[in-house]
Amino acid sequence: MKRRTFIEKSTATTLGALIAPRFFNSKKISPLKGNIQPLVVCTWSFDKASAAALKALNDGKTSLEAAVEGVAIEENNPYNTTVGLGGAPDREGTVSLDACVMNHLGNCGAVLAVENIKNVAALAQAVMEKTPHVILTGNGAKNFALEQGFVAGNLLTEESKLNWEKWLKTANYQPVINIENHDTIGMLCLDAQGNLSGSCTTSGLAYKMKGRVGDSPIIGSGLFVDNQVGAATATGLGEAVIKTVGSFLIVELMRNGYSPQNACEEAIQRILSTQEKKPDFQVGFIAINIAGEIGAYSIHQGFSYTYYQEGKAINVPSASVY
Ligand code: SD4
Repeated sequence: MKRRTFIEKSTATTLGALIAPRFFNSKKISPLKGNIQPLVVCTWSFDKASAAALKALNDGKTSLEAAVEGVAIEENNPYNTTVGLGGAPDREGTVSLDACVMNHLGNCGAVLAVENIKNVAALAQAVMEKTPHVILTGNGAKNFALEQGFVAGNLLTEESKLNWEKWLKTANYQPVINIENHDTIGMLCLDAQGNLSGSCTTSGLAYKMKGRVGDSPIIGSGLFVDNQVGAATATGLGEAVIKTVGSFLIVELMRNGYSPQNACEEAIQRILSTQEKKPDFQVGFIAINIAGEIGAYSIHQGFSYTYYQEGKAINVPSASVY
């Protein structure tokens, strides 16, 4: 073999091994055709949110509108301590919210560390649709929200305040697996036109440092959508998701022939590959592809996802490494 051919061949083999270590197959994903049944998939057991999204789809709204209306149910729910109103505050007692959206055209919007505005997924949609930018943060995002007619309010409920005051007694910051810190809602919607969109909204980790932002509003980490391939979203310790650009990784793996399930598993393995021992944090991913197949995987047991189709909400425990 000539030297050049040898180098080309061995480089191709090495790259192939690097890109597709475990589940690679070159099966092309066939998009759904004809009479497409709208589909909603979201993290955790948010059946009311997914029902609202499915209703929006059945009313003929776009997948983006459905994803934003769906998660608004949890943003408005004062008892969900990880999203919107009632979200756990940072260690200084301020609730600050993060969200992003992405649609079937690859357009996206995000807001980071926003105070006093509860419907931050809708605000991210407004950033996408009404500004020349993708991301607004802090006061800039809040001022833009007020200009757009969003109503400002106190997001710290009595219950969240009491819990924070209790936490202050020890002020011991430790992300807890599945409890306290993990109820972020990431939602993926497929509409009757076969178009995919997603949203992800959270108050982030309870008692985080002021100004801390996790993966949820970071396009590619907390959410990624590619209408030619599929979509993915994340929940759990955002720092671990950001370091591996988890949702983008999953979509790229699906582009390379992975099923949504195998892609989620590979993304979790990517996180674990940097850990010397069993991690004491949780990450969970969900994904769908344009054929309507769903995948989910987490580090620890306890994560679940909900899909809503044809009038039924089905909550499914995710498979996990531990
Ligand atoms: C974050 N990923 O801010 C979010 C937290 C989360 O359920 O998912 N909570 O890191």
